[in-house]
Amino acid sequence: MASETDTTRSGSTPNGSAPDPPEPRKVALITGITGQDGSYLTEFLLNKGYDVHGLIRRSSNFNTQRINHIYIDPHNAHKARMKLHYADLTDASSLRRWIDTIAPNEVYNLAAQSHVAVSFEIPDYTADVVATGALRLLEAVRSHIAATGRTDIKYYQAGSSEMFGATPPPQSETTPFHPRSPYAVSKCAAHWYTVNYREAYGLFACNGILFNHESPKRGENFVTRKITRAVGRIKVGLQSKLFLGNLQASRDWGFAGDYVEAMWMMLQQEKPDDYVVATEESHTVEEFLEASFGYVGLNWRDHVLIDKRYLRPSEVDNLKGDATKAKKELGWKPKVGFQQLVKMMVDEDVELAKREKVLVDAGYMDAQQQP
Ligand code: NDP
Ligand code: GDR
Repeated sequence: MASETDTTRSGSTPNGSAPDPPEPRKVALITGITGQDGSYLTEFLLNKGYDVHGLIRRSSNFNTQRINHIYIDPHNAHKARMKLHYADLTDASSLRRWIDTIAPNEVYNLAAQSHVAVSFEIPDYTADVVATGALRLLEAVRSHIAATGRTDIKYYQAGSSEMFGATPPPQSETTPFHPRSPYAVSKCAAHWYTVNYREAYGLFACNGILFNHESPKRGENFVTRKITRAVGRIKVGLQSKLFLGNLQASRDWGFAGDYVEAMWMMLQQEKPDDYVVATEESHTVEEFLEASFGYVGLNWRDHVLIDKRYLRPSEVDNLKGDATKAKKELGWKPKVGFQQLVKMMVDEDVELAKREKVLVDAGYMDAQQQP
């Protein structure tokens, strides 16, 4: 029941004057909303009271599995605060149209062909989406500002620790880039486009230089999820071997849910800037194997085989971030550590494998189907 001082319900303030109209909700536009980070960022922004618009690309199968749990049919206009629209980072006209139509306060450019090894196979396409795609989106924002005179629009670019590549750790905002893949070179271009639009046009544009971040929603062909999926399937007897590439590479692995908060924090600052986001702790792929197989009582050496197909033409050996600036200026820090991350992912993937086993035993799924 509303109390007498509940101004949001009574319609007037205690001194009798009309209440202030409610603040209009902030509007965010996210590219890559169907990806790992897109799903966590959408949850985060909806909880902050934002309206969220996501750009999705057409695919022959539905590609919205990671956000289905927060999707509300748009016919339910009062409740549906996440809306999806077709667009593609390779299609400038679609980006311009949605920026002009939605007129967002914050634009998060998360879309990418984000697999490093695949970028060696499809380099042109990777550059088109990752590098030129970012440029197209920046241009759409710039022309929207030029046409409307708006000053309240902010842009986030999903940069990557892969840009540091061969430069030894610890890597911070002042560390030189030495990219080692078509993906990483493209991310460097997107980084500098973003800096250039900030300097040339005064755009509020930030680069987040994020180190690897994982979760149970991680794509199944990235090494952490590939491992935890295998752990689950081996544990329930659906798989016995796991083929991997370089086990000596070291990565600074954090939890994706923590990292999307840093993205948002960057856009709440007085001035736009670039920030490294990392746990400042690095582990080899082999250490990830030890931790994840060991957690369920298995020995990874009994199951893992090396397949040279998973070695990259040029590798990034060692990434470990220095996130001093983000900690000091944004007040950000990671909440989930390495062991906790491993447990979270293994727990979810053991449960998933148990459900798969039920389908296999009932004859609805082939046991050989593997990620
Ligand atoms: P994912 O691969 O999980 O998601 C990528 C998203 O981009 C998906 O929604 C995908 O759509 C979309 N996408 C791909 N190509 C296009 C295109 N041509 N047009 C429109 N959308 C497209 O990546 P993450 O969520 O892990 O990463 C988010 C961003 O952060 C990426 O830019 C990535 O490069 C970068 N990054 C990620 C890090 C990490 O450790 N996760 C670390 C540093 C940077 P669909 O679902 O249809 O495939
Ligand atoms: P990365 O992530 O290349 O760091 O890019 P990935 O998980 O693909 O590789 C990490 C390391 O593991 C080694 N590795 C294998 N990798 C894969 N995918 N599959 C294997 O079988 C395998 N065996 C060993 C790799 O050689 C590498 O050294 C991720 C992506 O999310 C990027 O988009 C993001 O920008 C960076 O993280 C930061």
